[in-house]
Amino acid sequence: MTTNKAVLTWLEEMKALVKPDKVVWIDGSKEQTEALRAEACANGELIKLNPEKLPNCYLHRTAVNDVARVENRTFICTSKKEDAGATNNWCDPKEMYDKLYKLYDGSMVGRTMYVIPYSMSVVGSPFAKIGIELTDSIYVVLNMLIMTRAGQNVLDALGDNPDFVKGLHARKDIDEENRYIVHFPEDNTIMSVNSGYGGNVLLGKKCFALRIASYLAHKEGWLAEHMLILGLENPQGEIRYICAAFPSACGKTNLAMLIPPELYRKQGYKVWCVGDDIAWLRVGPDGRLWAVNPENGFFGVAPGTNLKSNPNALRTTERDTIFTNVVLNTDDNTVWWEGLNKTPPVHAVNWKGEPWDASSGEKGAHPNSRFTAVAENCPCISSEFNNPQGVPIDAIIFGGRRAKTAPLVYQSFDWNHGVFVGSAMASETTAAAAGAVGVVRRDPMAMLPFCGYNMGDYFAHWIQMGTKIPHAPKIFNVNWFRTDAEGHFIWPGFGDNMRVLLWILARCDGTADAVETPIGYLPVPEDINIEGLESEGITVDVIRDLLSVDSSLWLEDAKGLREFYNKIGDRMPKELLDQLDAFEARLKK
Ligand code: GTP
Ligand code: SPV
Ligand code: MN
Repeated sequence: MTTNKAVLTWLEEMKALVKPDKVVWIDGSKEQTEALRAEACANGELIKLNPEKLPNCYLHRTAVNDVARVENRTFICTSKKEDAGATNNWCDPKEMYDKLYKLYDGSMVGRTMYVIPYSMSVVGSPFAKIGIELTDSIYVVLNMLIMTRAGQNVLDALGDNPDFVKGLHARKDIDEENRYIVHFPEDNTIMSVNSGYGGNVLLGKKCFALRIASYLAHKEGWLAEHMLILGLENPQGEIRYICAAFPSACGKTNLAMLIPPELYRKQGYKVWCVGDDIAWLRVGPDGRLWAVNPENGFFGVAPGTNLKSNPNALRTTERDTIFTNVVLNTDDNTVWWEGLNKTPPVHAVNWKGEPWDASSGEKGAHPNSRFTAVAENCPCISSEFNNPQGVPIDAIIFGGRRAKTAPLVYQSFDWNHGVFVGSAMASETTAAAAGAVGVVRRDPMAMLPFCGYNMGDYFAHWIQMGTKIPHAPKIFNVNWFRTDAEGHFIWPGFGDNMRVLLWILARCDGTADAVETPIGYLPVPEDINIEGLESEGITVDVIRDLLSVDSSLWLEDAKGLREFYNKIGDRMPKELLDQLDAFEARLKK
């Protein structure tokens, strides 16, 4: 498979530690993948679904105590605590290695260790980085084969280069008390133990492509962000690219695969998906910011996905997909989740593997149940998906779930103010991470759980990047989640978010007006096209309301932000502290 000394030496060390019965190299071949699927079906890890209705699709159930990322058990272990910063859990690397090595010792006795060489981004792209994940889970192997470019060609591309990210995952006993998701950025190393859930164990994703990559990006002068990438094509056939950072389960997959409302479709508008979760961004020779999606698949939220909200996602999952923690329809061996349609299966098994009756009132699918689907199966996948150079970005959008405060959309005054807007993000928590749901917390740039270094340094890096991008994207903020007095979402969202994207692009072109407010530039309400939304009760007055700025709410928010900045401490860049002062002054005027 390889003669790379660094790879082989590390592999021998890890083998000596976990003591597997067998080692299998993942080559990426159809034959091997098929054999692994068969083995996983035989041992119960996977259930094969209806081959007519869902060809090549499988269902997996995680342990009941293991259904989401575990932020309180996720660590950044740098030699100095300050380098991890106040927003990360930290432990001295030596102490953590000692603890973990004890947990891993003999953890694969009687098991097979799979060696997965994988590339984040197209093999050979200037953006690409290579990792090797060792795991004792076939589920992880099959997911990594969808989510990344994995196999022998990656080892060939690596050659003798010792520069790769080392990842070790052991399922062990799925013991919550001894679950650890640990990053050693200084050693290019990730260690995950006692979990079998996506974000904790698909080490190429959040662990590498965000936590380790953000650390590398800071050192090397680029950005690794929790962002979707989409291309919006106008009737003239011109495509403009947008990145958007929303916290987990706040609408990235949905926006990235948006189908325009009929009035725009008829005119010839289209949206193309480049990525739904992670973007790596670099300054190109033309002075613009260029983005690639380092992933090769979608690990998307199942509940709420339906023919109206996201038909493209639904069609993407109709083949070659692994479903995790959804409902099994035992009549026809298909899957179901809340929000798919109004007809739950009559004979069904819930995400825990128990017989389930929809009328019980209990949810059948876990709120964080997911599909792992092949990006190239998406009907709206961008023609640039595999372009090793990426796509040029015109606009960056930040956003979150805010029942009040944040308006539907606003534009920052300039780059530094845009960084301030990103740093000020807050959002209600979701089921994507263990813990309470619906609590507003600060989540700067949607990176709170994913920034692999000191948040103050991260902000400073964003400010720095602004000086290095001659033709920088414009920065915006959106909120699809404002609610009325009864708690219902006011804005219809989903495909209709296109209306907001068009205002954003018009601002980039300088063809739309704006109203200057203390928080930034807001649309003239009439400039958000509401044609066709009358039946949903959307009038210009509703838009005016969605765009209202309540200074007292914002002043309250600014207080919370100052506390957060204080917590980050002395590495907070002066530029953002100045932005906060100026913001408060504008609000008080
Ligand atoms: P991660 O994969 O966790 O990073 O999530 P994501 O940001 O890709 O979120 P996703 O698009 O999967 O959406 C999560 C939830 O938000 C789903 O339940 C959607 O139904 C809901 N959602 C997405 N877009 C909208 C919208 O425009 N309006 C409303 N009201 N809900 C939305
Ligand atoms: C998220 O939580 O933001 C996800 C899912 O995209 S996971 O891969 O579990 O992190
Ligand atoms: Mn995500």
